[in-house]
Amino acid sequence: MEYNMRQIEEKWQDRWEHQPIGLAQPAGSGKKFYCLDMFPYPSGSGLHVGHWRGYVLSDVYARRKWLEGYNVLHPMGWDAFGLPAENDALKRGIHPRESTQRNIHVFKRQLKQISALYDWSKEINTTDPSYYKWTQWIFLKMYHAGLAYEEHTPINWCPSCLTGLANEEVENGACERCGTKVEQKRIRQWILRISNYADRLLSGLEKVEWPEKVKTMQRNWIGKSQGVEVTFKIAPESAPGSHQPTFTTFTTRPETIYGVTFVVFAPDHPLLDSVVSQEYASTVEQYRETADQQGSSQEKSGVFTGAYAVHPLTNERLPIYVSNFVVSEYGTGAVMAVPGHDERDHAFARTFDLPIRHVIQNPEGDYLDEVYTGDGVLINSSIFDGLQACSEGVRKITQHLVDKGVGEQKTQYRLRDWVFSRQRYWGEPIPIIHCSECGVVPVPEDQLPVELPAVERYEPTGTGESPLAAITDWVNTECPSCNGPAKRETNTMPQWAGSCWYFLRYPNPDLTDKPFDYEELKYWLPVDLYVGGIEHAILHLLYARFYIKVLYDLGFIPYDEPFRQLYNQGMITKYSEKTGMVEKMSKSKGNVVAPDDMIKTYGSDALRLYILFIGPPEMDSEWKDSGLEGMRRFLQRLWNFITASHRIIGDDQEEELATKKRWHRCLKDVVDRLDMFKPNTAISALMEWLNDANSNDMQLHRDTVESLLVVLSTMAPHMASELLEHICNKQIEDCVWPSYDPALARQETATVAIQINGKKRSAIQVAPDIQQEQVEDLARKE
Ligand code: ANZ
Ligand code: ZN
Repeated sequence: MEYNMRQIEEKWQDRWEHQPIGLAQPAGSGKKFYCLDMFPYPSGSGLHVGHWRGYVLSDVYARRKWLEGYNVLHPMGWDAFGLPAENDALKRGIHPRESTQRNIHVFKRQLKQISALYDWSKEINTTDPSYYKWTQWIFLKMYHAGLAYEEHTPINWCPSCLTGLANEEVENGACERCGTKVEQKRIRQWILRISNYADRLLSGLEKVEWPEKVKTMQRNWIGKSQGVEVTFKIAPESAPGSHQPTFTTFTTRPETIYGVTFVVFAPDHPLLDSVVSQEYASTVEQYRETADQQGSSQEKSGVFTGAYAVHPLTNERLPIYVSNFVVSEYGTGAVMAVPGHDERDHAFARTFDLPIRHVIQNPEGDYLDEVYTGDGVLINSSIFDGLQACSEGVRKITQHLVDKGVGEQKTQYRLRDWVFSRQRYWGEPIPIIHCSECGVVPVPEDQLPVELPAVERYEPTGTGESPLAAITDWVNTECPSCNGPAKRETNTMPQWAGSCWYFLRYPNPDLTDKPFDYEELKYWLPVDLYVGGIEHAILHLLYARFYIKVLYDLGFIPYDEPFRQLYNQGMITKYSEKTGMVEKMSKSKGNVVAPDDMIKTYGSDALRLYILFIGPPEMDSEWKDSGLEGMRRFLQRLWNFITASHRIIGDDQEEELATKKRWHRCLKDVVDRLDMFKPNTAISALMEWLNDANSNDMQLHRDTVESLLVVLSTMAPHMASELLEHICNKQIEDCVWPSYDPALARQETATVAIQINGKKRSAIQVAPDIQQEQVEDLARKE
């Protein structure tokens, strides 16, 4: 029998296309396994082998659970709204609706070559009106719950993409998409109150099995800080009139209170106008204007206001500065500056020649004007001198501030509310109507979906208005409340909206009277395994968790944490001719390997195996064609071995004990390693087994071959199915995952290294369950 790779793979792909296997059974059919891939945005460049990594990985686990008798849901769909799709369409001059359609077609063909166990009957597309109807419905539920609000606010604006961006979409002051420096622009926005959920987004992380790294990234993003709000008075000379205004600062270091030598306001601090002295008014005004354009920055820019505050404990006069290093939306928008112990305050004090006062003793010794950020005993701190700053110092000074009525313990979050509107065409229209009589009127549910109008021109306007604003017969509508003339909201939702809840829709993608079904979700949720790239560690995962918590609170779903286990696959990297470096595989780097070519030469099975074998799945791994060739040769050797005419013994014959043991040990290794998410070493176990089996020319019972092929089917499903059919006369859907006999699987011997005075002297072979004394006895005899 010859291994005709191409013919075999075509045969099985065709069979599975017409008689799909692994389809999800109705909810309630036994134990379930919900295996989810982060659904792709169907870009114009198609899949490359890097994309295969997550899809093959999740498929190994979906197939294994399926063979173990689980009711598996392993769906696929398209995250097709958003900026990338629209920018791409603009570049090519093809309407995004059309290019999306085309790209999906290509993606689907390519995905089918993986032969993953996808249930295509569950396919969803976020740009389908029957889907985004429900994305809009969820928005309305949030609106009615007071979680969506409208605001004129300065937001991050990308002057190249011509749209507002969420904080999460800005990286080092630049647009995450195109790298252009982000500006601040004051426009009308829809905003979601994600900050209400800050604490639960934190505590929920305790319930899930996620990589620690991702949890840490989310925790840092939410940024919970415990500290004290300290109240300061404006000095009498800066506050004419009888009443003396106060303001508060948020500090996480109350123990440094005696080191405060000045105060800094954010440029739009509400007290600024009333306290700034005449002499400085125009400088402050000028500074504010430039600051507004620059947005927040780390630069040590700022100006004196001419005004003074009063230290709440010492009554010292403290000059008030204004600087955009103080973020207006964080804390109270004002900072008590401690240049002796804070880097930024220190740099600022140096620039403006402000006094630096140390209140924590550096145990290393003297440091004059240097900044010291560590712990030590308090000095220059009145009655608190001598206390350990970061423990007793914090406690006692906080208590003192509270007792004097100038301090209050506070918790702050870095997480801001989510700017949810985009001034672009290719997104879900926000289902709101503006009426001059009634104000903001939500679109009644029975009028959903608000369909995106089909238009010729959809270029961004750059005025802060969506291109939809120009489509008058769409914009002009009737007020659902008073029937008077009204206008539609023209902003669209950000690209994340559809992906926040798509996994709730998969179990029943065709529901027409509701987005998802509570009872069904009680069975299918939470997602058991979610596989995708680390680049989604913050944005998508945080937004989706927020949506799920809201829907849970509103009683629509039974769980408030959607993804039980998360796995982030590493990147596939490749040597780039262009730069001479090993880089992330991507079209822009010009180092892409297209799966179509590889499949033609080596086959889908070999590619799947190689993608699994290339390295620990969470690590970045470098692509080499030679590695793929190695996998093809392994499959060929395996084929030759199994199909050898004398290989299979009669059904009534017993395998040799050594042969039996060798297989059970291999099976145990495969299972253990898959359990530890190390499919690469599971493949090594199979390779080692094949070497031993070959060199001992082992003869196998048909049941052993079946076990082997069932295991292999999770990684190389085509070849495994072909051999199962021929040799075992079985179909994979009639097989079950094999179990090993622990007694047979036991290691015959273990290697023990003998060390004398820390140096390795020799090694001995012992039984794995041997006692310590026996080992020592043996070692002495060596
Ligand atoms: C005095 C102090 C002394 C501070 C010291 C730090 C070190 P996190 O951890 O991020 O919460 N801060 C407060 N509000 C701010 C704002 N709106 N913009 C910029 N900085 C602000 O940091 C809290 C600390 O950052 C606060 O504690 C405050 O400076 C500053 F040795 O107060 B600290
Ligand atoms: Zn009205």
